[in-house]
Amino acid sequence: MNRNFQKDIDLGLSAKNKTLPSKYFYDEIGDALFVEIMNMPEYYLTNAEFDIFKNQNQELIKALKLEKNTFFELVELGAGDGTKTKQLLKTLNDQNYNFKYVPIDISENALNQLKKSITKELPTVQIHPKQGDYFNVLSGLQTSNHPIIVLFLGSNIGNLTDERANDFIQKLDYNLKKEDKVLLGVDLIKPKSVVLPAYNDAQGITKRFNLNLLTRINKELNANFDVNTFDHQPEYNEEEGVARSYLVSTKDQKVLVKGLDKTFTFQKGEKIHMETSRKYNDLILNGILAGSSLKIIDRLTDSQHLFADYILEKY
Ligand code: AVJ
Repeated sequence: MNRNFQKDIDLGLSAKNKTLPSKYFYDEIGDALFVEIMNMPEYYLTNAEFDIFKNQNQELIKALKLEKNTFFELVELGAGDGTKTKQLLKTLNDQNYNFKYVPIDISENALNQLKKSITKELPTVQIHPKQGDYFNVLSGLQTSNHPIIVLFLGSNIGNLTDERANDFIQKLDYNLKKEDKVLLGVDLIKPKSVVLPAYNDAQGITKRFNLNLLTRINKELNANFDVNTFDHQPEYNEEEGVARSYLVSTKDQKVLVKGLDKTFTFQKGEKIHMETSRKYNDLILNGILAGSSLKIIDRLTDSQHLFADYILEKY
């Protein structure tokens, strides 16, 4: 993990167009900031998907073709704090479905908190957390012959470029068997006036979320980033349906990263690409599914049609 971190940070800061992987946002401070983001008025994604899980969980169960007498495994990639999933778990549990819940997250900290809260709120739900990177845990999926439902919510897939998302889908597809399902939550393409504020909130929480990765590099790789010399700059390209966040150096400066034994030079106005957040429609999603045997069989949206949970089935 630490080795990968070191290598990825080096690669990103050494690139002609500097970039840092957004998956490293989620240390303990990053997890807490992300919880704050989900509670911000501008960040409509979480409320919209929560609306689906709260008000349409019976429709979700039906769309997933779940059966009460067949044991299944609910595997959640990037489970986070599990607020949405708990709505579904509660209904499944109340209605005597026979299943186990396997939340997977890159953050050990988030998983520990989730396990605690599930054990407390839903003591009869079987929970088996696993720590890891999505790409790496996929190969461990198919160890049994019962049905698997993969939950990949919150538009987490949107952090991947379309090419990487397609790779991910191929790998997921390869590790599933016929009739397994994927519940894929994605943010829908919509006007800039709605999307941009979600990444540029009035309180500056998203800015702190981005800057926290520089602080993490300071701590873990013994660097000397001065976070006060970087501005937060989110952009949204409406035709493409892609939001991108950048940190912009406000002056010419050098940053020493002792853990890499390197100095990086920043020009005034130079950007570090921090995150890509893709938005979707059927056409784009079908492009990402192309070449796999995962097909869209259903789609639920919130009352305002901001967000969609797609149900994919392996053929
Ligand atoms: C958790 C990846 C869906 O891209 O919208 C929120 C992360 N970044 N605000 C997103 C995030 C800035 C979020 N995802």
